[in-house]
Amino acid sequence: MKKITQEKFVHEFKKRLAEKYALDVKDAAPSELYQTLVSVVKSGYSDIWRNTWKDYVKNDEKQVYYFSIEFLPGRLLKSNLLNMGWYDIVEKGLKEMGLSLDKISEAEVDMALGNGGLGRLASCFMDSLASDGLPGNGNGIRYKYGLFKQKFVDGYQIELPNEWLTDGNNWAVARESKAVDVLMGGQVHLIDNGKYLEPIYEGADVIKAVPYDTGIVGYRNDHVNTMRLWDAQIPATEEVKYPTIEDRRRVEDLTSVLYPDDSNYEGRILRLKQEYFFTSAGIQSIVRHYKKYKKPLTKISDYVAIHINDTHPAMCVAEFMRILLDEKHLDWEVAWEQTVKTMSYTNHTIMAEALEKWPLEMLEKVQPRILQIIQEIDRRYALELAGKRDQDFIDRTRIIKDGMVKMAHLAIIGSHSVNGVAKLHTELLEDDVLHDFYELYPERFNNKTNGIAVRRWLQVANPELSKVIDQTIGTKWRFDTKKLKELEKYADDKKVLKKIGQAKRSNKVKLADFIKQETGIVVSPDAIFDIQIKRLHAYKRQLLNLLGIVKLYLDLKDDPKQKMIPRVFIFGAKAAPSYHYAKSIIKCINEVANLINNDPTIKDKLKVVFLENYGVSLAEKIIPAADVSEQISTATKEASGTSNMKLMLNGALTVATLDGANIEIKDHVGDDNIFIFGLTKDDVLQYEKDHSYHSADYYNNDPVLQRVLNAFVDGTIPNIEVEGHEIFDSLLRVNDEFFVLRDFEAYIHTKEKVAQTYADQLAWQKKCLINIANAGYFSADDTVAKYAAEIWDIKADQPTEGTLDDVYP
Ligand code: F55
Repeated sequence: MKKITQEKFVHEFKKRLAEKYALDVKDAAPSELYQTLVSVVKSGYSDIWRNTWKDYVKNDEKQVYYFSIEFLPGRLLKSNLLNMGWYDIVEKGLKEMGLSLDKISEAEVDMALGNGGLGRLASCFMDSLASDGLPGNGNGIRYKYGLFKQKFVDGYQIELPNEWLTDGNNWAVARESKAVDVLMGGQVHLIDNGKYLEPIYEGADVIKAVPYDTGIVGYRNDHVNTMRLWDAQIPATEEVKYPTIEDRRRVEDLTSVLYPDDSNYEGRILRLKQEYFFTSAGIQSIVRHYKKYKKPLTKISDYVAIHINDTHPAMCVAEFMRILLDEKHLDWEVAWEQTVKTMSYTNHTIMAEALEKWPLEMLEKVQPRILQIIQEIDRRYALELAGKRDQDFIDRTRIIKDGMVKMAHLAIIGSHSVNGVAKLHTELLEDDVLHDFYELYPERFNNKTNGIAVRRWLQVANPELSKVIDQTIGTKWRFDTKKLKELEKYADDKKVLKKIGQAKRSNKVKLADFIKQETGIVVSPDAIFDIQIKRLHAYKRQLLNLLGIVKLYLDLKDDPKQKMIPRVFIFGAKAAPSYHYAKSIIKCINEVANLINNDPTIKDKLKVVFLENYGVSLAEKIIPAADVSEQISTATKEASGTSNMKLMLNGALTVATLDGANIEIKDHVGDDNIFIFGLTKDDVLQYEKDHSYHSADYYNNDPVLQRVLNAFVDGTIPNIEVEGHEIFDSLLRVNDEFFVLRDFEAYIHTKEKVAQTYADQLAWQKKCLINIANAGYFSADDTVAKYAAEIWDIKADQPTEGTLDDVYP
């Protein structure tokens, strides 16, 4: 990294501000200051960026390409400064000029090219690949509009377009010279030219894919990787084919919008086109780049690993085959061997509605040659199994069935590795969802429990707590998060516990100020901050949380003098625009919030805050202030979850079902350090098998539950005439698909235990400390290191070890 001193930084900053905007510091607007800072920061890593990718070729290093239809990095400024080792100097330099890094950072618009867990994980992995010194690249789509902006109007979610590019995104570099052409549509036929089968394309659209590269700066290791996002444009040679604005828009629309669905798939042709577009552009550029290695294509899997992040890029398998066959003229068997050795695939959900299936006609429309290749892969798969497995097995597992292409089957058959994202999830894949494939290819299956960007969620988001940790165990944890474990030695040190408590309180004060400013609601930092932040989905059971809140409210109405520790319930959640039920839950949460917050008998004892527009930057404000982390999905439904890890790292205590990675959190912190309740995986599977659950029984036999549910339909909660009935019916008439009523009593009981525990602050802080100390296990740096060693077979630069003392010369 370019070395910097405070003096040099201030000089450089003023110079660039004057050059770019002809302004003095005192006259510049936050966005101008921000853009200037970006240009200084970029110049700090640009040499290293160039060297990093050149070294890969020079040293014959195998590289991984992580294909993901979503990336959700959030803001890059502070994270880049931290990773470069420039953070403190820049912060001080700005202060010298009368500026604040915090304020300037707020001018950065979140890069929100993802929906939730899957996209955030992809970005986390980008950071960790670079920080581990691994040769890794991202490959995705540069959407013109990011995930919609959420507003509440009369308690309803309204979606507004997120034009994140209006101010330009200066982190990325457009590389016109590296553009590739992607062919879509038209017809194809194969002719035998004597040497090989040559595909002849007729009437296809040629789309120019232009890469925008963003440098991904590793943590203090002089390593900068690339995230490449593709934009669709009209090639100069084809301009005449698109004479009208509408014609042009047809092409440009390809990369306009991110589909706003999380854990659900919509069979729209535009989505399928997006999938082929970034897959084809990425694979073409990889194979082109491979020429620089001067090695035969029959060895490409020794130098290239391609990762398929969920099934959206599953066409990688067929596109790679297409290039090896049609353009490089390899034999099928040789090409197939290289393909399987190159590809690996991660599954992120077992929800049936998220498993992509595309009609043959649609695939044919998008790329007829790709359909041909998929059909041939499918034919050969069935042929190979014929006689070895029964026909049922073959029918169940083949790629094409009933006129549909099953993308997960394509990804599994075409990869050497299939992984789930937490132990329980992988177990469910092996035993249930993908059991046939597990039987067929046991060696392909493995688990890689998710991890998080500890630097972003602790060092960047929570400087107060970071300082306390430094003072307690030194700074080595900033390089190796497992060292956080040393905190456990201080579990009974009252001074340390007190300091952890003070850091939390100061973060709660900040969040309380933010809540006041955003919503006008006044909350007390002495209340328990109880947090549920994640996409809104029935299986995540925000509704269970809401029922608990309504119960607390009704109890307080009965006995307003009741002694209790005040609670503030904070929600952050976007619903997919077409997910009607989830939007009804949002409306109900907002109306319950209105009712409670404005009821004078309740005073400060209970507050409910639903913050608008949840995303990475808002999470950075909420998580450091959390006391309680709600991880209450129906067991078996949440593949892993990652907010559970971020909240734990920041010292929140977890209320959890035995689902996803919650189980591994429990295993690390111990049963006494987590509040577990509810149905287990076996209970849920049993109910799903024998249909013995009748939600109405729970309603009929539990007067508390009756009262709480009736509040949704008897006018107790105002303004939800429609939504209240909808929710009531979903729990009682449709038999409560996610066992909300079944888990209600256990949940209430557990929350009572939480409040009792909080009453003893020292005991509470001890648990917080144990959570922080054990969160190092969930660092994405380690997760990615396992992918590198066990799946991709790629090697790291020398690891960096150190303390903060040796950073600034
Ligand atoms: C899958 C398919 C479609 Cl079509 C759309 C979305 C998804 C999907 O799985 N999204 C997603 O975000 N899944 C989440 O991935 C996280 C990272 O692995 C997990 O932590 C989380 O449990 C899971 O829901």
